[in-house]
Amino acid sequence: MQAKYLKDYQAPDYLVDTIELTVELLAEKTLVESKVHYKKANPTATCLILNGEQQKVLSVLLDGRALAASDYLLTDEAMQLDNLPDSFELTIKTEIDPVNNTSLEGLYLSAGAYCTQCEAEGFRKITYYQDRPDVLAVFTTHIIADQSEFPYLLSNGNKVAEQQLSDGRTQVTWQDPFPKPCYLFALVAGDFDCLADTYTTKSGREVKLELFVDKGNLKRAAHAMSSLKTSMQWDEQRFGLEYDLDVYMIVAVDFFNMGAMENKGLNVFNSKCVLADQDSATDADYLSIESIVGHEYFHNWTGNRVTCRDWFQLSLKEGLTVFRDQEFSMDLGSRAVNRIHQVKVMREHQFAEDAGPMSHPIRPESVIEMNNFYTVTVYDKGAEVIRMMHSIVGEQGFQAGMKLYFQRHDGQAVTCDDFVAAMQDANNADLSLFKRWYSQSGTPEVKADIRYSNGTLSVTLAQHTPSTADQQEKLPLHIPVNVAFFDAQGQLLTDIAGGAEQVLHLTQAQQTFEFAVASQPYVSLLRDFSAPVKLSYNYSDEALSCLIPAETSQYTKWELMQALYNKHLLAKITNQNYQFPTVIGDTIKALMADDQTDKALLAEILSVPSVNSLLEIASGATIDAVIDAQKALKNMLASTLQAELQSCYQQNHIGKYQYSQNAIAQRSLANACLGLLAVNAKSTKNITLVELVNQQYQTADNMTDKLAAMSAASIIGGELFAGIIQHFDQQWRGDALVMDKWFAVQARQDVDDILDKIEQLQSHPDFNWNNPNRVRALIGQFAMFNPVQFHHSSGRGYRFLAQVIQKMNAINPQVAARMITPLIQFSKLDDARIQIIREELAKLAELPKLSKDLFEKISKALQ
Ligand code: BAL
Ligand code: ZN
Repeated sequence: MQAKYLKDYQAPDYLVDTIELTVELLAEKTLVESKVHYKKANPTATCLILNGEQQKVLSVLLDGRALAASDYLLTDEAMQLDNLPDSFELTIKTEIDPVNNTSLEGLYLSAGAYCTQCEAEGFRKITYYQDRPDVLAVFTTHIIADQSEFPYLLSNGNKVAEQQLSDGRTQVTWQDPFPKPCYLFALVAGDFDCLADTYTTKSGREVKLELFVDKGNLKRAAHAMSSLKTSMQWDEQRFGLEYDLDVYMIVAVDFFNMGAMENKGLNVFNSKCVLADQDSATDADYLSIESIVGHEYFHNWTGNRVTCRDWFQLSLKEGLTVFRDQEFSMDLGSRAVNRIHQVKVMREHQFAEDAGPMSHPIRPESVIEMNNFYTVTVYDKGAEVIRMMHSIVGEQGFQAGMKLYFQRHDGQAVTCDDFVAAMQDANNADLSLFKRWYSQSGTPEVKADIRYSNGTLSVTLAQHTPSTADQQEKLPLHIPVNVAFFDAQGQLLTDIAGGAEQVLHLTQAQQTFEFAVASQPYVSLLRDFSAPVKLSYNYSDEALSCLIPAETSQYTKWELMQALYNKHLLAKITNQNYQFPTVIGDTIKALMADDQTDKALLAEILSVPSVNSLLEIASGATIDAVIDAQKALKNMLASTLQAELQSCYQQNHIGKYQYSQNAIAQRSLANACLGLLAVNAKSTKNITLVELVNQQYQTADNMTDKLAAMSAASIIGGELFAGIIQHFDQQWRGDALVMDKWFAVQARQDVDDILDKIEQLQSHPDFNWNNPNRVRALIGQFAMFNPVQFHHSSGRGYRFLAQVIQKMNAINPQVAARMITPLIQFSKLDDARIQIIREELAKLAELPKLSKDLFEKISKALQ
């Protein structure tokens, strides 16, 4: 299986003006005709190669003349035509089988509705075409299907015709006036309930908004619709960007490989990312829906109007659009809590990707299977890179850069370099060194050394990026390090050159920044996580006790609390007899007692660092020591803070459900307290606390509190948990989206017979191997969020996951390849565990029909 390289990019030999697609939906024998007008773009080209897979070719016509099979070359992946004129029309008719398409790429059937997923390279499963993002064409789509079974026939753009055929079928025609790459093509056919609304753009155009959901689910569609309207308004206000078609449609489908897809004018969403109401969805679900609806909407400009030249440039649209959706959520909700969640993704997932076999820069240089590069690196580190640029040029400068980017490139397929050039030119800035972030992989480590002598404060910052699997040599990067200086009383210094809050631009391997100050200050470093790096600085407990209450950046309070946890967790990891100092509990008690403390922030502070994030920083430690230390910290907090937790719970566990930022914050705080109280209940067998958890489950009027109680009960276990699980099953069986929460809580439970339980759950009527949401809820949650059992020293967790991967390889390669992540990121584990994992990977590598997706990951892991 061959890799493709960024350095080998060549512009397409032929360009396309128009494509006219006719799709006759006939189950296993669906007919697709594509009529495409080609123009030769490369005078030296000798042939046209069209990508195409899993299709039966019925006919090929060149300018209306039928070609014989011997006139073109057909392989499993392509059609080649030679001796073509410079300009011609090619009509290809093929037969495809959406019913048995379990890969959920191309055209497939999802619970009775036809839908498509074409990014990155799914269009080649629909028709023969140049399936690459730099071929932009105007699409006209005719859909023919049975009227009663599929009353809604949808595609991109505007509906221009509809006609009843004599045989009970309907033909509908859609035209999208904006030239687009085929990965943005979409088609949906089904019977839905539709929530309709309108939005008037700032220039006064009325846009029809339509949200299609499974019949009976209309009551769960309102939040997504209001999120869409808020997104449209926000993009106008913050970025000056307006919607451009007359209609914007979202369709929620049950079978979907990812969260959602930004097809022009016709987004297709995983129903999990659309449906929500008080009874069935948590606050986290509501916020995630808002952010994903926003993300897909924001793509209309950053992705659709200006798209990627090639797939190596994926971060051009994804990093930028994640940055935009992050800012959207931060403008609407708590900036600090959103930032905490963003940083957790980096620390718990992206740093591990950098340290594993699939490490790659945000603009990868070689790819075997593009689906493997929809990663936390391209998306989330990509967004961090955009965020750094934003902090370097400022909000105004950034908006000027965006404006220039659209002026230059609207309607084009471009590169990350084009984006940086626009930022640079609009700001008269030099971003040439900064651009290394695009080509260099790995997590930079920044070591700080702070000294004070004779009125001079010296802050020395040294950077080093360890070698990664894909790149040995690393160069210094431009790293903006936000700092703030506080005096011993916790006041920001007023008399320091550059100001009490400033950015230190680290551009060399090591730099010292000197400041004249009258007495030794405390320095808060890497505030707001100003760069995606690992900071190493040994704060004293005194410094942290001063800085945590003093910090004016709410996010950074949390960051400093993490520093306090991590410092003592590392001590515990190296010495299991280590006793946690009282400063930890005292600091939290002070924050809990201070009514100025943001409740949502306090909830975050009460959750201790994850095993994954600790493994990243505890070099040489065994996972057993990490798990033990983390458990010990939780137990210490649960017992030391019991009284405070109980009273905080009582104050914040408000009875009646409301959906507001304050109510969400209160619920998150009460539920964080409940989680720790459950830890206490488990170890002390405190009946009152057990009853508290039960009480919350029984009386909760919303899913956030029900699920929090169910999770707390899973810690306590025994009859309490068994009873709740049974009750939930009775209440929600048949509502698979809600049952995912039920599968997940059980998969995360730290009990020795977990694998037997998971096996039993696979026979539950709501479990379905063909539905990625179910597989992720049960197996994915086990592998990602049950570290104790997944990493069991016998290796049974690894063997179990390997069996699942083998099964999923045959059903859905994309999902299989995503789920293998915890098995390939083994570099921080001990030799015995690595040995077992390698044996399992070696067996998978021998599978007779191993997908490209898995081949790429497994072969890199075994190198
Ligand atoms: N483009 C794939 C889905 C997303 O990132 O929006
Ligand atoms: Zn995206």
